[in-house]
Amino acid sequence: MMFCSYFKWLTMVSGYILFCHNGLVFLTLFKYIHGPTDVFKYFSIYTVLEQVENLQSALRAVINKVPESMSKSGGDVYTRWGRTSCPSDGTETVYIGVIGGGRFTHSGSPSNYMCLPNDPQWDQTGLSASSVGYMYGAEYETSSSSSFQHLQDKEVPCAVCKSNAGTVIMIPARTTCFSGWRLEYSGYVMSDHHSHVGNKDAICVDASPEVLSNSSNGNENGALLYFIQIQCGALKCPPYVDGKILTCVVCSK
Ligand SMILES: [Ca+2]
Ligand SMILES: [Ca+2]
Repeated sequence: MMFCSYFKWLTMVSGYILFCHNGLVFLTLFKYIHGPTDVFKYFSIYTVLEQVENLQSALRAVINKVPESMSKSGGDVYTRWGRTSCPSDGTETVYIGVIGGGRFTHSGSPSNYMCLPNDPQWDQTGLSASSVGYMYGAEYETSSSSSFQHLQDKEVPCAVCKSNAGTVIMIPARTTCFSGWRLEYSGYVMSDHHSHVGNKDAICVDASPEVLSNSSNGNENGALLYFIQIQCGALKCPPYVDGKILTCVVCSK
């Protein structure tokens, strides 16, 4: 056999590809084992291709055996604010918890609401600090509303949900999703009061809000949740309407 050229690469396995004069290609694997002992192995390219096909078939067989639930590794995660469960259709519950955030009077507080799990865990190293921010529970502040006075000062649950859909979006000022999108839930945009220094991100609280099972009727006033009202001006009316409570939907696709 006469070789006219060769290519060498160096990886975990060193090797050579050797090219024949008669057009046949041979692959030589050079495997270094046990000190100075070199082991050479020769395959024709046809043998290599056959082995690749066999591997592809074996891989397809393995993939076909993967349970459907495991193959659905994609999807997106969102928080269903104000509820103790995720929508039953096409979602799974990651965890349920309570809404927390910075106090409404603290300008340096966390500016986002967080879904704090019901089974918290703590640092085991003895970590402590004295110059800190603070995390409070959240209360509905809905006494001035026409429909939700019964929620006033009650504490607020949340559920973190995994949707099978690849993308989840919250759209303000909508009660339905746009064409081609599936409704996860609808609700009302809520955030802090316009006069409070501890302003927050806006969140979409479910249209059928729940309260914590151990909720206090007391006015603890930590993180607060108010409805948001449309103000015409730079925001054009129509299509917007002055004084309307801002709605929202969470949609997936
Ligand atoms: Ca309370
Ligand atoms: Ca309160």
